[in-house]
Amino acid sequence: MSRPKESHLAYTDLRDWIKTLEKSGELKRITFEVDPNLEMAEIADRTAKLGKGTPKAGGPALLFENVKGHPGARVLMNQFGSERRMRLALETDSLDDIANRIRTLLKPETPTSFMDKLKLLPTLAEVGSFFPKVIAAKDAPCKQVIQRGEDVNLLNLPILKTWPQDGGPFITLPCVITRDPKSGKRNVGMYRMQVYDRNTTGMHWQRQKVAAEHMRDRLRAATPDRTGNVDLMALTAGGTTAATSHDTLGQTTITRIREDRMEVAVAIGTDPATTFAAIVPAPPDVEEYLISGFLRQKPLELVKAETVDLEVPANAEYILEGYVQLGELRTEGPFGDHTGFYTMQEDYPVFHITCITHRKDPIYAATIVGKPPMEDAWMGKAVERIFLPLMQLTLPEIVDVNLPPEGVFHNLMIVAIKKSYAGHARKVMNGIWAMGQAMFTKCIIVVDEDCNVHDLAEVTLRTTNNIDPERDIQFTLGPVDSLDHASRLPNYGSKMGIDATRKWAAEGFTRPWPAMLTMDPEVKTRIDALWKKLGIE
Ligand SMILES: Cc1cc2nc3c(=O)[nH]c(=O)nc-3n(C[C@H](O)[C@H](O)[C@H](O)COP(=O)(O)O)c2cc1C
Ligand SMILES: [Mn+2]
Repeated sequence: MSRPKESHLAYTDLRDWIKTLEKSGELKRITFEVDPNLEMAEIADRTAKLGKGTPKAGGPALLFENVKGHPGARVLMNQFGSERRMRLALETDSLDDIANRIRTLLKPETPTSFMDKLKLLPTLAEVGSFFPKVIAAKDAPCKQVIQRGEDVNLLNLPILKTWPQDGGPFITLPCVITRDPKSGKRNVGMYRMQVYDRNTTGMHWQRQKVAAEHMRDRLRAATPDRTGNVDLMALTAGGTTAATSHDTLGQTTITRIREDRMEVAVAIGTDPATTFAAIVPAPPDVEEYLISGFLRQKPLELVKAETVDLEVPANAEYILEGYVQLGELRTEGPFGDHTGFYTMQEDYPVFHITCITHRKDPIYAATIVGKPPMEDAWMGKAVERIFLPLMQLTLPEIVDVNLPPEGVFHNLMIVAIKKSYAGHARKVMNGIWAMGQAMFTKCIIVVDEDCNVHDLAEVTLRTTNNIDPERDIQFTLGPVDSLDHASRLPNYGSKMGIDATRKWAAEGFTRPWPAMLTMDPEVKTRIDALWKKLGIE
């Protein structure tokens, strides 16, 4: 299934990846004419749900070659849409292998002898080889065609509308690149973009995401006298009305801030590791370009953008360059989202495109989100596996974690722990709510280490048997995902932790706790020998 590891044949670009998909029998070319307006979405949705619940779940990747209204265009969908394809994308036989590579990096054995130190050298050299390298513009395929000014026209791209009540077409698989104004580091995040017209889109970075923080940092820099209490969204929302509530800033400052521009570039259709790196909830200081290099085990090639001070993946199919003006927000949505519901209209920043560069005969990459399981279920599962060692670094008592796709990643996390002291399950809940994007987790269920968190039947049995609800459910308040439509306020609400572990006397539980049922092993062996002969099965 995966490529031979020793050869490190990282995918150069989307085309290279498509070739491998085809060779592995994982690609279906669609030559019938299909409309990017809803039809492609319906086909991708049905494909994603093929074999639902079986080990073969998730149909093939789809290459649409006959796109209504866009002669010559090609659109790739469902590239990550199964467990086996996710492994192929990251060139591994098992996602746990990637987790193990991270473990080795995090915990190199303390070298005691000279020989041990020597043994560490390859690991260090390996890390060095992950850093991206910048190549010359003339060698960068993403610059084969360069369009500026009047030539910039997003409407020429086969951008999909995915659900009937969507506010318009959306770019659904964009790698959005911004620079931290303080450290100079580049961030790559996947934030959907609603197409407003030929050169403007929405920029749906939620307020807790890294690019939103880059934007706030620019605002902070512009208002050094106001160190705290800077909410850009509030400053810009509602135009002058909101500005008057920040009247201590002075109108001149407000105008200046509003006219400040933040440069942004967007790559569409990259090699799979880079697209995947854009969704990884990495610590803000770790560049996704490095994560991509780590996953590919080969440096990612970057090139200077044409009109902004950012480096972009040189082998991307499309690069959009432009800026977000700090003072500008615009209604975004509705959008049929991965919660299975529409996210309603809300104000978000606006991306103005000044330049589009692309390859000759570019291939557009897209996904559809909706009721799970969808393609993003498999991306989320990969994140779950790969992040387990990082969670264990802070919470070593965690044995395993399951984010069921129907829990849409921020609604439900099931955690098995090695319980060692009174209140341990609650400590773990609080630790998770304090950990990066896991802060959004609406419900956490904590079970003992002997429970298989991936067996939802077992989890249900344990949880409902093991709790006295009033005693074992813990509520807390904090930031919630912007997509949560039930929270008391947008972006702020309550979360719930369920302590489904066995209760201890040290926790005030003085009744005897019964053992769970298991058969005597000797009896099992005897019946094993007899079973076939009985002819029951
Ligand atoms: C298909 C897809 C679409 C996404 N759309 C958005 C989005 O519109 N806004 C957002 O804030 N996060 C979105 N995300 C989640 C972010 O990509 C994810 O939180 C990522 O870690 C953000 O990167 P950052 O930590 O560098 O900000 C999406 C993820 C996927 C897989
Ligand atoms: Mn990031």
